[in-house]
Amino acid sequence: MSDNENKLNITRRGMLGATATGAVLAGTGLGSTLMSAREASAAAKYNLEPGELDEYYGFWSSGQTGELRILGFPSMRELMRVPVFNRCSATGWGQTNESLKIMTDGLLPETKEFLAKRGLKTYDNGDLHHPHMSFTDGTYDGRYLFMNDKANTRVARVRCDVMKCDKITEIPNAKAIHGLRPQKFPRTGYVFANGEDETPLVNDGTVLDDPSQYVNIFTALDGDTMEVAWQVIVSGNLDNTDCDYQGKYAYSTSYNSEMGMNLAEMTENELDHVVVFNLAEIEKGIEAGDYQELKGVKVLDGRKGQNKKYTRYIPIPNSPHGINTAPDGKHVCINGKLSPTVSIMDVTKLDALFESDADPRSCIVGEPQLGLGPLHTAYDGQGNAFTTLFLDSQVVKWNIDKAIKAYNGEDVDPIISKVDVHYQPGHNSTSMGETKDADGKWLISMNKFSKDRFLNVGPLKPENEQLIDISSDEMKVVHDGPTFAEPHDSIIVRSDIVNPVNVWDRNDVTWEDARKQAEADGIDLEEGAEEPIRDGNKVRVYMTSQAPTFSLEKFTVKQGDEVTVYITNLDDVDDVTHGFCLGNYGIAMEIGPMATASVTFTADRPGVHWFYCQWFCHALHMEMRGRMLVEPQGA
Ligand code: RUQ
Ligand code: CUA
Repeated sequence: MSDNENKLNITRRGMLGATATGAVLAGTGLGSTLMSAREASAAAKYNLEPGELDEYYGFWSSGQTGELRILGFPSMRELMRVPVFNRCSATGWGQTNESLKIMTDGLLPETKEFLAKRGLKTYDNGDLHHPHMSFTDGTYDGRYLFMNDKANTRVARVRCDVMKCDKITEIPNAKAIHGLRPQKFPRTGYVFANGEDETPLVNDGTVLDDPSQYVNIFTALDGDTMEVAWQVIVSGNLDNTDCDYQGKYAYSTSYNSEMGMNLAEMTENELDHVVVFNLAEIEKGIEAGDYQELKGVKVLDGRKGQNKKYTRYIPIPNSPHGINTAPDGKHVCINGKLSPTVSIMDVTKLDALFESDADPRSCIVGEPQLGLGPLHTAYDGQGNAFTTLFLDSQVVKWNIDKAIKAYNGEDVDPIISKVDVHYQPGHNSTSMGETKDADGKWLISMNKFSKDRFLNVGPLKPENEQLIDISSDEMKVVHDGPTFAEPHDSIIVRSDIVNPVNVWDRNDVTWEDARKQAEADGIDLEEGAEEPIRDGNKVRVYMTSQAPTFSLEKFTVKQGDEVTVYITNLDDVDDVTHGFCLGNYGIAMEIGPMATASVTFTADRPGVHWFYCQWFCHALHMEMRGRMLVEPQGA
């Protein structure tokens, strides 16, 4: 760090006053004697005693790590990592047949072909920004989590009963799925997904520098089937998205209305826009046949100037980023990013835009100046909003009604308070804040930089997520939580809404293919087979596991065989997961209680190869192993 920066940081810390002192002292014995009663009660709520459970689940994205993370909230303890777009060394995600089916079934044919040429079955990377839960009647229903992959234009779903990904859909025609939200009412329903990068509609390499041929695509998936329901062509790129509590509209921010291809072009205009999508009109348009079919999807034209009832473009200053519907079911905050303002849109005024071609700005009812770099807004359910200020490294608490009054010329200041966060916040989330049940207890500020907040771990630093008590007007930072690359967004869900099982149901669809194959081979998955089943050079090994043994202590195959090992875990007991790791074959997987998992590989290394259970399951876990003999070719 340069001297100047050092001074800057010291001054910055010096100026933090009570908040920083409280946060720093909270961890010390001295602090507890100095803490005010209110601080002490907040601390008691998030500093759980050993064995105590959290009040909320936090579902966290992981950015370019490509997984979903589950945290206990507000303790901020990381409980689980759910592999989605990434490969996972522990669980075998991306390697087991069951996970590969999920990762490949929804890929476009052209992608499968493209990957096969690189010797891949699926992409190994992803960039997961936005995890959101399914809704019924405006609040979380605990069925599914949906999430985007910006890197490879996909949307995934995680089942909340087992906390495993069960569907991944690659979105045709679009590029770089970024903003994502499930329909809130009457239920999910649709999952709305924004394409961020615009490309020529027919992207075959013949068009580069003709912006007039570039389009962007808004997608609605069916959350039940994970198939694309329809798409709309729009002008400008799309950034974030949200929808109303009435089931009538979805809306997306766009930071490049210029359709520029480089930074200078992209930031030329003072005004960009929000695109509003009229769901009923879009459904009518599809019924009337007003679409073209592209890559098997019905695509409607909602570009600016089409004057169709599918979309409206609302001018917003300047490169707006986050868009967040308030729990009041009426107001939507559009965060200005390069403009210090947040624009408040009133969804009850959207009908008029579509019915009478009213001035598109007539739905904007407030535009408070909050500070520099507003990115995302969260809510307490009591009429207040919390906006992250990226450039100011602050969160600002402000009142929506007062902002509307100020816009109408009244002399009121909507800003209630500001708190310093460390440093450069992006998303923020409040407890239940994206539902009509926002409870106003906690705010998490997801900060992109941690700089000096933790022990130095080298040039690559963690992000810093700060827990903020919002139970009074003065916001209190009460906890710093480092995280690895790079959680963008989170949702905070009351724990009674989420009820995962402890043991798999033997009839689960996950291993449907394994069951069919076993039936064809005349084998019971729950019993296994004493000898491998040979079918030409394909060999199938059926094993069961029960702590501390595999049903087979050894099996023999021939060099060059394509071997599939199926393991069914018969331990009908909470938390007895086994693993299968085949040494020097690069094979490893998880088998949960009462689950079946399988993996296929070519036995091209002759010799004796030990396999072992890689999940510590029993006092004799080390002894839970066996041998695969690979007979050399010609033997
Ligand atoms: S975005 S930091 Cu990928 Cu959610 Cu706003
Ligand atoms: Cu089974 Cu360790």
